[in-house]
Amino acid sequence: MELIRYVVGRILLLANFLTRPKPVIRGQVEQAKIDAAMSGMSLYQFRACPFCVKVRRHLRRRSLNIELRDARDNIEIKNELVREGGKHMVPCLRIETDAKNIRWLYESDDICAFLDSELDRLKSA
Ligand SMILES: N[C@@H](CCC(=O)N[C@@H](CS)C(=O)NCC(=O)O)C(=O)O
Repeated sequence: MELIRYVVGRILLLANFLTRPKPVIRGQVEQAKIDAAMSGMSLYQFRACPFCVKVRRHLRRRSLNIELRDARDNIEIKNELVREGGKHMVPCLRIETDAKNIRWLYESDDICAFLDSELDRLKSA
């Protein structure tokens, strides 16, 4: 079972690499504004999880520079996700607006929708 999962994971990563989306190109000022707004976010993920690949493709397509955290092989990150997020499920987006205001967002579709709404908000700000 572990072997099958490993092989399927490698195929997924290869397919993802071969069909990776083209990142949007923005002006420096606009990209810096987006980078700053997203600097408090990090994505807890597994490298070969299809839902994580979906979110990473979304990040790439929209040129969102969000830190990736390996919640599979890094035990500290895994424990942090369970302790603070509430469960060991990935992808999960940690959104820190300030030290007292941290939100953990699960579900790949919800993460993608949240990021798009943030981009819309920044565009109209
Ligand atoms: N509906 C969720 C599904 C996420 C999911 O099933 N993730 C799996 C990895 S592919 C997971 O976290 N499993 C828990 C574990 O492996 O401990 C989404 O779209 O994000």
